[in-house]
Amino acid sequence: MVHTSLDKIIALQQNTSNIRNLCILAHVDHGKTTLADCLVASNGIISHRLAGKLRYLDSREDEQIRGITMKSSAISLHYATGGNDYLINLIDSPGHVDFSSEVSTAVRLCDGAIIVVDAVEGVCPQTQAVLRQAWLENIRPVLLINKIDRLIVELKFTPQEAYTHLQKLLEQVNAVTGSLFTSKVLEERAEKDSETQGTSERSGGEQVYDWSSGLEETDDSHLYFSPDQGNVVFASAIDGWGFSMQQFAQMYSQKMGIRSEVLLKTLWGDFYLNAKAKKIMKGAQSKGKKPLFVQLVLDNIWSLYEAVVIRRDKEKVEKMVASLGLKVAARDARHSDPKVLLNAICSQWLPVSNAVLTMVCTKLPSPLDMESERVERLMCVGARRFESLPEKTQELKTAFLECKNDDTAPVIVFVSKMFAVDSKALPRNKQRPLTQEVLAERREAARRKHAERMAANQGASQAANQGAGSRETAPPAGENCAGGEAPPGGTEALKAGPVTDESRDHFVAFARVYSGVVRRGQRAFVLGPKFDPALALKLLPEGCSAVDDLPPVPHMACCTLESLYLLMGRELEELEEVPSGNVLGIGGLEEWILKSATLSTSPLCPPFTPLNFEATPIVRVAIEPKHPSEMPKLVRGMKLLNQADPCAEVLIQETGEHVLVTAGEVHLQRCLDDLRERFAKIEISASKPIIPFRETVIRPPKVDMVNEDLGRQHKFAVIHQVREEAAAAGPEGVQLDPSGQVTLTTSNKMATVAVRAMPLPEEATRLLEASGELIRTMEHFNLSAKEGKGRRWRGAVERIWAFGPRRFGPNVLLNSVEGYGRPSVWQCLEEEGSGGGGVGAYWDFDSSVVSGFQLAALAGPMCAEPLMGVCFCVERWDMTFPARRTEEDYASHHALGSPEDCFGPISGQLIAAVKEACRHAFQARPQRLMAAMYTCDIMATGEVLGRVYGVLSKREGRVLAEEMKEGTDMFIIKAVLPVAESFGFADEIRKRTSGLASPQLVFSHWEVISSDPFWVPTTEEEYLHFGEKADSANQALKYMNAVRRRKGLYVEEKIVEHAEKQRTLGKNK
Ligand SMILES: Nc1nc2c(ncn2[C@@H]2O[C@H](COP(=O)(O)OP(=O)(O)OP(=O)(O)O)[C@@H](O)[C@H]2O)c(=O)[nH]1
Ligand SMILES: [Mg+2]
Repeated sequence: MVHTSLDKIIALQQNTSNIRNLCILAHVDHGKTTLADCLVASNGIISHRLAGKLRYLDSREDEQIRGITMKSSAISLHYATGGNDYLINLIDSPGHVDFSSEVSTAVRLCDGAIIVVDAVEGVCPQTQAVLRQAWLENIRPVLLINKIDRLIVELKFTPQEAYTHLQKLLEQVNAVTGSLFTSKVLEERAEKDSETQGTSERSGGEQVYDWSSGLEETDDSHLYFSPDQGNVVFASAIDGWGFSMQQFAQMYSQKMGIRSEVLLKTLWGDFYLNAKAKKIMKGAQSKGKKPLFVQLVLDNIWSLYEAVVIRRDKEKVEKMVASLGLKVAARDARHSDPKVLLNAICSQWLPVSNAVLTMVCTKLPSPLDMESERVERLMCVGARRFESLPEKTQELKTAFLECKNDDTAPVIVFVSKMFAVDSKALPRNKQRPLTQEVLAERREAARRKHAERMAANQGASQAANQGAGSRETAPPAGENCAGGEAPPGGTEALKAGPVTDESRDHFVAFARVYSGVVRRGQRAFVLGPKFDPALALKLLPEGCSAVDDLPPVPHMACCTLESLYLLMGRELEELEEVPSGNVLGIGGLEEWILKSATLSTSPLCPPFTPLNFEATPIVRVAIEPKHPSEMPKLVRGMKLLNQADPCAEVLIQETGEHVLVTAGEVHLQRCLDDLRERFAKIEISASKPIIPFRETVIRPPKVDMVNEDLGRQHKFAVIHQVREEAAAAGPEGVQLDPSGQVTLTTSNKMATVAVRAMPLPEEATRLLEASGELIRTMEHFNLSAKEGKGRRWRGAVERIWAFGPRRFGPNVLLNSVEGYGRPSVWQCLEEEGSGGGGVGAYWDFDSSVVSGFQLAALAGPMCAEPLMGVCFCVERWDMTFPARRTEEDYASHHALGSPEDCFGPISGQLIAAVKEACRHAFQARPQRLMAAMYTCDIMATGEVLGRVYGVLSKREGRVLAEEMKEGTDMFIIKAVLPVAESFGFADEIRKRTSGLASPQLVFSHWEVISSDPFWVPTTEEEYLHFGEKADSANQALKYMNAVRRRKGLYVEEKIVEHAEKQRTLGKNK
């Protein structure tokens, strides 16, 4: 196979209709990178022999060592089919759930995706996730069922069994697509319904709910995978073969004289060949005949495997090779590993690259076919509607749809991630543009060298004992893994090149041009996600460009596109310009872009919708350098890491710790390696993972710890005891009434607040947590809050004072102060400045109350973790104003020498009072910790199921469901597991089950830990059951103390108790 030259690729980039941007998506280990290898080998970039072994796109060392992909990487390939030349921009993505953010960055830049499914494992959790992601981004998928060889060699299926298995697998994949489609149609219909309801009042008689509408009208047949549609390929990437129905239909139409269209329709399905009548008939199953697919396709493949791998029947193999008209090199035929011969035969007979690339070129859309729905979705950030964008911005939609590559079209580029490259890998440090003469000279030199080497080798073989000396001078053979082909003209590394900033890491933006032509050195606007084109329209002169000197506009900057690169896996090639529809790398943007951004020459371009990240970063570790003096290096390194990873977060905590937040254990390990070896280049030490908790209150429990019903009196007694303790612990001036209301007065006695804490209804908490954009959730909240019965919730929604912590968290401050008619949080949405005027002098101090609440919600009394699902109800708020004070008085009270001087400004005191009141009100309720929970999907075989359960229960996991996977002996277990117990979980499961089960952990929700961390046994049964101290089984207490210890808070623990009574174990009893 010839190596495609850079010039050819540049020429192909111009022909937009023949470009295909696609990514390979799948569950972990289903064979994406192996498939990519086969495709890369078809372009001569690596040798066919190494395809599948090299994993060319896994260019990082740790990717090679662990055998999993961690970063998505792109490569441009050339493919000719049907008389057309195509440019395939291929992106390989990771399958491990920790790196799902890398999948998001890849999917955004593509128009299509190859979904790879392991024929044995079938649809796995991540398969569903990537199908959903492809769906959400509106990109078209095609399917590749990989590892068919495992059905033959491992599972030893007959062709008929394999056919049934594949049919089922296809059904499973289509079921996922079907459910996505159904939910979308129903959603759209609900939207339409609410619109029509809003505009026209229907009479009651017409409001019959029509379940069928929507689903039946919409044609969804094109969405599904079906071999006869040509969007499914069956393959074994490792053995180098793959086919679509088309290929076999063509093959047999010549042989059997049946039209290939007929064969295409009948090869997959319940059809059989009536040999006598020479006809294809329906009803293979009912008549007990062999389906066509088995007879014509699978039987052939099975017999080939049998001859080559299982029986090693040389004669039969030779016959088969001859009948297929193939040529097999003698060394392949002689090789001791039969897989080598198999690969040599299969990759000629049914090369997987041909099947896949033909499918991609015919079935996936070009950048010109972008759907208008997708454009609108890309252009609308958040809940914004396309119609609400300025008119001129809406006009840009045509630029997306036309995808013109001339200078009249505005340039629109989306950067989905920044990735770091060694400065050594940059083309400019690797090579200089070489003139023809230099090239000729080098060619001559290379030829001479080659001749010398040949001579030396010959000499070596003639006189073996002299060989060692000559090898020293000759460069080691086989160093070039590209299968012997020379790199494209003039890319030989120039070692003497000036490498000035070698130590620096360069960032390259992973991007795609959606419109116009990007040129090197061009100026463009960088638009952040919060940029508003309407503002630019207002602030900027018409027709301005990024070259002009412009007034500042929020979230907008101008940058120069310093260098453009063609992404070729681990290599980069410098480009002068890139026309629309292509994936590219842009250098020199690290100053302007942190993780992702939109670039445009038009200031009216809206920022692209942010990427959908499936994984939530949850695992935190504090990091410090081994040598404290290296702190600045660490800080810089962490900044770089933050930029280079789409999902990792870096922050400095209030305690001064540098904290790294990652999606999971594997991701954490990769980030630490990156920091050590690449970004900080220093020794670092990481703390144990910091597990986040939340604090909450609950309704008083109905049963005690031994599950006995708590009598009414008893209950009160317990609650009173807690309250008394709380009151005793509190500072002076805190009054607690039996119903849990806390009253507190500021030090100067000018203000008194009474606060009560209540658990929020669960739905409300979940809702608040799920949506930062509260406006959208208002309606639902209204409903769910109303459901929580009781006097105190009446009209609660209207009385909401604030959310917290940080003004958007899942806790609520409620205004129940009589006579203080403060506008609710919703009102400020309606009209600006409508409140304030009518509520008198209290309004001046309103923000102090809110601040006090924010502080209280940020760090709870249990272990200074944020609160969750707590509603604080302010029931009394009295202020005494010695004289009618105005705002100016208040601001200048120092000058006046007012009586509150010795205690500081009243607003500050009020903040402290409210905060304290909230804390005490919280403590007056049964307090609980909330733990972060993972959902855990485990696939395991029957025999190790018991061990999996063992590990799960040891780690406080809870099994939700267990299903048997059809057609296999695998079980799928769904469980939830506290994050706190999850470290080392995957490893332990793997070890205990000898690698037969592998879990996948994704953060799902917060859950109240039912045990009370402050509980002490009170009844006799409890003493009997838990012992006097009851500290052994109290998981909540353990968690709480661990957090307190980490934060340097006081931990009430006796290390040695009854020291004199200690006994040695031997004398026990
Ligand atoms: N039997 C068999 N094994 C295969 C096939 N394709 C890939 N493999 C093996 O499956 C394993 C995983 O392959 P990869 O290509 O690294 O899988 P991946 O999907 O890229 O994995 P991640 O990138 O980590 O998600 C490797 O050991 C491959 O050798 C196949 O067709 N048949
Ligand atoms: Mg991979």
